[in-house]
Amino acid sequence: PPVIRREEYRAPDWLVPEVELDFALDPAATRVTARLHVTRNGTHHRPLRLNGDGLTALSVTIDGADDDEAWRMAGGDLMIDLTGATHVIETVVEISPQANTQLMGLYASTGMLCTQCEPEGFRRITFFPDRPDILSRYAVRLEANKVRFPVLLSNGDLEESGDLEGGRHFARWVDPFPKPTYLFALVAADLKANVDHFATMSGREVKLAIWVAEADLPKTGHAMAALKASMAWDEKVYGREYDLGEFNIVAVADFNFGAMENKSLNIFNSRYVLADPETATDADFDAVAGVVAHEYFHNWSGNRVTCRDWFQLSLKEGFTVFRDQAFSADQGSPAVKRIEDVRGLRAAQFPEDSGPLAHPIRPESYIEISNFYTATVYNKGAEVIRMLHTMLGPQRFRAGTDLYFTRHDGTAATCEDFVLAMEEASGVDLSRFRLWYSQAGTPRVKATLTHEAASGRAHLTLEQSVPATPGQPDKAPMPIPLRLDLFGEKTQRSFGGERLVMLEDERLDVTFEGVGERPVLSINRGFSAPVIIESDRSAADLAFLSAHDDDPFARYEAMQQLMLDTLVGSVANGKADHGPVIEAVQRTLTDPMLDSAFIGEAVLLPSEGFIGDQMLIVDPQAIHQAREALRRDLGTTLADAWRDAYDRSRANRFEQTPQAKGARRLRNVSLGFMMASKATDVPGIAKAQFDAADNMTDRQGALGILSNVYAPERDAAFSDFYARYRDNGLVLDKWFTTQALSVRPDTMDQVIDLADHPDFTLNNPNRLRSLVGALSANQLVFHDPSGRGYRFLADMVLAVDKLNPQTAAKLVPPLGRWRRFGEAAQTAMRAELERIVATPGLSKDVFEQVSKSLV
Ligand code: HT7
Ligand code: ZN
Repeated sequence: PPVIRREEYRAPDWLVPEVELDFALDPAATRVTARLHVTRNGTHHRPLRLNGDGLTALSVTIDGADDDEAWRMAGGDLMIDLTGATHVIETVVEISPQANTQLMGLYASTGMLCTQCEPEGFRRITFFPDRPDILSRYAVRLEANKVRFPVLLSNGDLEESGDLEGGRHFARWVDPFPKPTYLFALVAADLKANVDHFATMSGREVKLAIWVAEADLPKTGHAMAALKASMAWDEKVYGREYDLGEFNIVAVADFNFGAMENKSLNIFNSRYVLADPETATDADFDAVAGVVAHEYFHNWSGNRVTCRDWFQLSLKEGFTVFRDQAFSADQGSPAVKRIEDVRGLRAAQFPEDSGPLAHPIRPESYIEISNFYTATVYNKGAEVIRMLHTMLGPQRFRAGTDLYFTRHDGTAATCEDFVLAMEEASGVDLSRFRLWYSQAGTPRVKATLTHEAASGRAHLTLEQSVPATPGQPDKAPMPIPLRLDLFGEKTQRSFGGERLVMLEDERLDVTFEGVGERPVLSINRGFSAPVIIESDRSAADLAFLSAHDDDPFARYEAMQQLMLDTLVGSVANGKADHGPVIEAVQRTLTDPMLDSAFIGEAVLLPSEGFIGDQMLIVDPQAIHQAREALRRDLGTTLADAWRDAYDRSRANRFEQTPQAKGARRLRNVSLGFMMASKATDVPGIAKAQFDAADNMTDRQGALGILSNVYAPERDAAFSDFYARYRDNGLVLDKWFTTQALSVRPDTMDQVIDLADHPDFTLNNPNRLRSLVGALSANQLVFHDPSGRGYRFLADMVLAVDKLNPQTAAKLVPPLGRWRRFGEAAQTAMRAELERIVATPGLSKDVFEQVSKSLV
């Protein structure tokens, strides 16, 4: 398949300022008539290329006339020779939404019809130059059976609607804002709306509607509250006001991604809309609010200012993730939010950055752009924006975003445009900072601190290296903003307070004066840069920071590093001194000044995957054993403290306050350590929590802890959970996931059986990921020495590829990490990748992921 390269970007030959679309909707056969007003862009004689994917033209007219000589097909595209400067092209096609299993373009989901056009789904609906730098005004007429599809939605404002003959009706929507194809959307459905209103800062009234199945209406309150909070937040923090009379959100059960920011008609995976205490965990509630905010914020960072080409994806995604993270931090605990975000970055992006699929946040080439909706583009992209915010400070950063929005409003921009706006508004030279857009790989920073007691000086040496990544063997040093501080070992005092140090070159030496006692280094506070810090701080220093650092994130980091050092040592030597970790955990657990939410995060051991990421060759069994040994030691040595923490957080009626959420978090974490102690009464305590739970956080928490043990309570809880929730797809996903995440030795057998369960299906991406995605996140079981995990995953990739290539391709990366495992695992993983790539008829999505993973 052809490779698309960033450097080959060329402005479009033809523009389409206006388009009229007419949909005669029907699940089996929908007729799409498209009238494109095209204008020649510049002086050239090139034909008009209208992209098409699987379309057959039923008719093509040019300025109202049939001229079969003037057009031809090239691959799936329609090529038209035109003579003038402007023309009107009309095409008619017929498509089948119900046969669309890719969930791209127009498709059917649980009785409704909906669209997903980003990145290249529009070409599956009608012939059009399907690229983000062509912005058009859309007028859309929808027509459908009124009983089956009483609700007809598209972008913009409803101009007209009415009844037609034969039980049909129509609606005509006009969007005044020019937009690229990927932001087009329509929905035809039998849904009901939770309707509310928002008065914007200039006093305009916006009608807000969240459309769901009638029975789900009671689960939409949290999403609506989040939407209103997001609208107010974007006005306050970025000065951005909503620009249309209505804003619609529609929930669909079958969706390839989290949600989609179509102009004024966001379409959501239902898991990011529906939440009530009985069915959603606290993490689910937070995810709903975060995704609602993210999609809403796209109205400016993505829609009003869009991307020139798909290489610029991080322009809208990195920036918007940064915005949604800041919003969520403002709504709850900033420290806990930062811990969660960094944990997510390390779990998803760091492995990507150190593997065969590593790419810069602005990639240089792709075969299939859908493969680049990655943790790198999204989450590392957000870290890059965060570094700009840190370096420039809030005022200059805001001046930069104001300039960016004003200058590029209504256009398709580039990452370079964003950096230029930041540079111009702040007066800060960002020439070298641009390396963050072009270089892949996670930089490593070695920090060495020495102290001269006699002179009262401390010397800090910082040295960076950026690892080689595919296609980028040699790297230039990156500008790295490091927030750091020094604390006196005895006085616990900071010497001069926190400062921001810019590591611009390969090495930097910093001297601190007036350091009268041995200092302890606190570095990369708040995770000011997405780098790996290597420092030889002792267990005692890390324990000190975990207890005394005044930056809560740095406290968490110190504890994590202490745990990691202990666990890595234990894997290497077969044993380790657990004492320092136990003492540090005890101090945190019993510190009356700390809130439960923070304690719940700080005392958690690093995941088995993250421990593996610290090693050249990962030994999943040894990691599991080392981690379990430490968990057990913590569980038994601190048994009373865990029980105390568990009891302290017990009496909480369900509330969504930070305090109540923190208490639930600490309660589940404590229960996990109690179970690790192997005290015989704990399965009973967990089952009692499961039975008495008035919310999903408590119930799923207990189920997850029970899932790892052999006890009658475990089987009873799983049966009960299934019986309670078998009719609720989103909760049933949890039932699959919890079993696939178990570390019991029979988990692989269970997963294989679950794939044959009547409720398992390859057609619903949520259900697929609930089992297959969860298995590959379970390092111990996925890397079962039998190789069954690898075979199972490869079988799934091949089966799903026939239905939904985008979703199949997302399953591949865990197999691509073969280089990091022992010889037998390497051979087995490679064999599965070879088997996939040798399969005839593979999609380009899967081909790209697998072929790159084999190199
Ligand atoms: N901008 C949206 C991306 C998206 C997507 C990408 C590929 C395939 C399906 C998709 N659905 C939505 C989501 C976002 O970042 O807000
Ligand atoms: Zn986004």
